[in-house]
Amino acid sequence: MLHILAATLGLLAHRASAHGGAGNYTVGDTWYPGYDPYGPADQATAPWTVQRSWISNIPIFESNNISLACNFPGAPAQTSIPITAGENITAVYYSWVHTVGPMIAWMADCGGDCKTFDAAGAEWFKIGEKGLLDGTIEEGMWFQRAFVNWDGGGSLWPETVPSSLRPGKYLIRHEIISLHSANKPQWYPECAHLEVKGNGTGFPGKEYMASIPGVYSMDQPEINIDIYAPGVANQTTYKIPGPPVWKG
Ligand SMILES: [Cu+2]
Repeated sequence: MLHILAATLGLLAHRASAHGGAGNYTVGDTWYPGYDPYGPADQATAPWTVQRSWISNIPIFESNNISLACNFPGAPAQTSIPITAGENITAVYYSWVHTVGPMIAWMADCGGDCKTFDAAGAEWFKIGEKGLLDGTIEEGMWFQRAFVNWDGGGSLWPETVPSSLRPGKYLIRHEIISLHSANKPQWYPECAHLEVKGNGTGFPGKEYMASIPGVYSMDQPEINIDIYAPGVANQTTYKIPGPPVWKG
């Protein structure tokens, strides 16, 4: 009973604040539960935990916030999601409500065990990104709008781990940037630990790498944007900031 009550309160809290984040991951038919910011405190040390911790679904508002890497507090996960290079990983969001802005999936080599890896020093590369699919910046079909499952089911964001990526231990970082507040971007990042298997030998070069924070600033027109302003609202292209996606 206590469990059911806690779960219900958690759901209400998500909805009341109209924010969210990556709640679960799937690889093939296997589900991996993420960290629930409104769940029990012992999740962070539970042996099944694959996601770095985040204690609130409130977004980050500063492009230079240290927690932009893996949210706050971003404590390491206890285990990792096994995946073979070339496979899809799907991040599942619940009660997502925002509809404007890019979504970017990043990875970083932990150089060893991700449990002792500091995300602040990570070199991140993009494995996928999704932006404005059709129409205008203000009212068009962004992936962020298209993927919302308005009936309350999970909203699914699939990306592929590049098939040539060399095996190893990686962070995967799912980032939604919501741009519905004029000149006040909102970042929603979550990180999970991956163990990549396969026979690949590939790894992206420097031109694909970025630091987080570092890759964004309020000097960028794609970040410091008023989507309702004349000359912006009716544009039909939006350039997603950061380095190019590494396809492997
Ligand atoms: Cu929100």
